[in-house]
Amino acid sequence: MATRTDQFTSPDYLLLDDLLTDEQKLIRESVRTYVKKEISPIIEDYAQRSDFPQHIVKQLGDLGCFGPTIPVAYGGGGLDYISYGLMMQELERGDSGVRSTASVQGSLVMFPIYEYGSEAQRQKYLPKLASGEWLGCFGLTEPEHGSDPAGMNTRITEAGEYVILNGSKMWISNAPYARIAVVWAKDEQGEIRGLIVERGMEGFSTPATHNKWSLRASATGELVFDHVKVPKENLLPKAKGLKYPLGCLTKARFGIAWGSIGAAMDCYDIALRYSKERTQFDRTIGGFQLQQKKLAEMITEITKAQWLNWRVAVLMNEGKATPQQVSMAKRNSCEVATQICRDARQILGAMGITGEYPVMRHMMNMESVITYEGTHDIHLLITGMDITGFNAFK
Ligand code: TGC
Ligand code: FAD
Repeated sequence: MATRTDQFTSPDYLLLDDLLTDEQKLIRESVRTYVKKEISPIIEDYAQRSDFPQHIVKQLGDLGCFGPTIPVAYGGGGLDYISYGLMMQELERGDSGVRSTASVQGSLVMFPIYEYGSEAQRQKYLPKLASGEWLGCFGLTEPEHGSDPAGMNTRITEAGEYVILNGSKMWISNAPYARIAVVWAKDEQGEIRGLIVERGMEGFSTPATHNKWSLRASATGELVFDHVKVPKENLLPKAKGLKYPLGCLTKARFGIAWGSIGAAMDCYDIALRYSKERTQFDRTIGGFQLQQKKLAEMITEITKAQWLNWRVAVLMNEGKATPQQVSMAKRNSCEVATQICRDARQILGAMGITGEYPVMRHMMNMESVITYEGTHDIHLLITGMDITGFNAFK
């Protein structure tokens, strides 16, 4: 097992810190300290074994990483979007799978229950999800419908006080350990509805997905519904139509925009340090122009992305951010992080492929992050449609 000491120093080339409040810096510091102490020492081992560190769910709840923007009255943090972004950045600096756990719980499970749920649903589920007592998952993607969720086949039919749920969801983060699932299904009128399915309901199972080369420390699974009898009180009353699950995605994509830059910052920091220590041809490799080019481009792209993310967060705080702006930030961060992870791996030479450093783990994780929550292509088309007015999806 790798025993590397986490020496992370955060790059801040354009002094973005000057624009953060003391509270935001404190929140970032507490998550950074947690990651150094509790995540970095164990995560490589879990990833190598393709295992989910289940014990971190309670820790993340205690730290306030679940639902940071949900009001305190429901167990959330009542924080602003910059604080939320900083938390996701620090978690993904540790591992994309850890950030995934928090993104799904906060943006894809707590957010829809808070925003589209009844008061009884808020009271019943949100405090337990915020504390990490319960873990949740979000089922939108199906075997036949990924980028086009509007085509989903999962169905609910009326049965008195219940609805009967049939169908399946695939590639669902947290599924094997989830106590509840927020599921999207079509009703008899063909309208997309959201409902809360609880573990233990007859006909509901969550088989785990194996053989992933990416997000190995995150649990992924299927949701299978075989005539599941779900009480009508579990339907989210305010969610009728595709824009409701897509609204959750906007929140999660925002977190990914910040998070993936956290992974990039870790790779840059490691590559920079390595380039100053490693000697070849009697020179430190950081003195070679080719390595400087990689490092200079990395810090340039990280800096640009940090500022883009910060601006989108300000717009989120003001209630002015559009889903399309969030798509741009998610896409940009994923592209930047993917490239930086690859370049950092090269700077480390053969050491870059080992678990002694987190670089290849980040690099492999990014292959999921650039795909989920809307693929790289889909986000490009969202921007294309926003600026031209033409729909190039269909
Ligand atoms: P379209 O007709 O464009 O839209 C339907 C309605 O939704 C509205 N809308 C949004 N609303 C809020 N936020 C957004 N991001 C929205 N995007 C669209 C839209 O205005 C419209 O409203 P209305 O009032 O007219 O009804 O729908 P479409 O069927 O043409 O699809 C458009 C498309 C392709 C962009 C969309 O479906 C899409 O984003 N596809 C990608 C699917 C995706 O991202 N899936 C993610 C699954 S969850 C996941 O991956 C979790 S991983 C988490 C982790 O582990 O971290
Ligand atoms: P497809 O939609 O089949 O796309 C295949 C290729 O075709 C892609 O390159 C895509 O860009 C391209 N393409 C598709 N449509 C177009 C078009 N109109 N124009 C041009 N190109 C197009 N989903 C959930 O609901 N909940 C989760 O918790 C969740 N967690 C995930 C965790 C992991 C590790 C992974 C890998 C995925 C997860 N997903 C989850 C699913 C994820 O959201 C989907 O994989 C993603 O939306 C893409 O769908 P797909 O894989 O079916 O690809």
